[in-house]
Amino acid sequence: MERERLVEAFRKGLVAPEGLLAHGRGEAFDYILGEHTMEVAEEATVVAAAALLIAKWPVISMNGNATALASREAVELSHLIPARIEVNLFYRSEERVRKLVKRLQEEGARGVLGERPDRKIEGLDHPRALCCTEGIYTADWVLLSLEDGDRTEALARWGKKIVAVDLNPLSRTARAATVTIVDNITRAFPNLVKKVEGLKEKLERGEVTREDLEEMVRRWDNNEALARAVEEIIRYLEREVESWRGLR
Ligand code: PTJ
Repeated sequence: MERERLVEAFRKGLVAPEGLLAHGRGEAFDYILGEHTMEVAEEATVVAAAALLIAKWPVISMNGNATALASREAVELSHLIPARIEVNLFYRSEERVRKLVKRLQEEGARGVLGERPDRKIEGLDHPRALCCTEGIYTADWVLLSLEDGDRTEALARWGKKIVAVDLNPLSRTARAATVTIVDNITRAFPNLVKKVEGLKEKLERGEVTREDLEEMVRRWDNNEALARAVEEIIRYLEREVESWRGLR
């Protein structure tokens, strides 16, 4: 179903041809981690929810693949947190930006940014550098999904704090982010919606404070989390091998 959604979105001009290749890479990682949300990804999602809730200027960056696979949840998140959405493309074309903004608006998004970029991400070449004053330029926290490593590294060097959704725990995006959710965006975004809702309710009932959330984010060790993700993958593969040998 995911593949069909991407191909259809590609045919409609929402997804870049490179996006289909990127999806294949993601699928390969999803297979070797067992196509489920790993324990460490679950924990990262709670910390990501906390980070987005305490952020002063949270921005959800959406590209072709992310919009094809999780536009509804992105819009839900933008209302819940609340956060701005910016369509920000690696393989930028004005027509694709327009189509993606329209798709997000159809899902109920308001004030989607991206059609009139007026700033540049430091340390990147035009047009990969383009961004909006009201969006990524001012953001303290940016939620990125399936992002190119050069751009994530440039954003991190620029001082942005980053929540990244990436199935590859070895990618430069995974390593440059502040909180990496090693999970499929089709599981990570609905999960993030639930975690944001849960933490918001706890904040309202006084069961947690903003300081608790800040502490949770401060304590998060992303390198350790990536190491745990790789270990979980190894354990999953070892269990598979054992089962073939009839050891399980
Ligand atoms: O729409 P654009 O122009 O912004 O282009 C989007 C792509 C994805 C083509 C662009 O950002 C790109 O080239 O990204 P990369 O460098 O291929 O990185 C994508 C990362 O996302 C890889 O590490 C993949 O393993 C991972 N990935 C692919 N599918 C999923 C995924 N992670 C989570 N969920 C997925 N479904």
